[in-house]
Amino acid sequence: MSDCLFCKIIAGEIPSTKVYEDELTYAFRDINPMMPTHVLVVPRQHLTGLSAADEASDAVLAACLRACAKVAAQEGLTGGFRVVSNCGDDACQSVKHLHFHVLGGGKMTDKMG
Ligand code: DGP
Repeated sequence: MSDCLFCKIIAGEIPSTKVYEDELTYAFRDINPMMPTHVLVVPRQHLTGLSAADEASDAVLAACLRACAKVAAQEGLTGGFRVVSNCGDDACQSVKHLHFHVLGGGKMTDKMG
């Protein structure tokens, strides 16, 4: 997607602070961190969000979640971490490329879910 911000970050056309990458995913620090550690894990393949995923996306989704856990370990989040994927307008998704927020590095005040 030529006009997608995260596709441009993955392609290196927009700079980012890389944290992790593999064949299917790319992870970088959020520009507006909500926690001491705030990393975005995105699939290299453009999917607008979780609602756009189907059976053909299973390998990509699994790779993203595995990447989240690897990022958490790499960042030393031994006390725990949270993974969030905002999907759609009600959830205030601002970038329409599937992404998982990996948050940690401190006690979170609100229990989600
Ligand atoms: P969401 O609201 O769930 O769609 O999260 C999008 C996140 O993307 C938000 O936390 C801020 C982050 N973000 C937006 N633009 C950039 C950027 O240019 N670089 C980086 N590193 N993060 C960005």
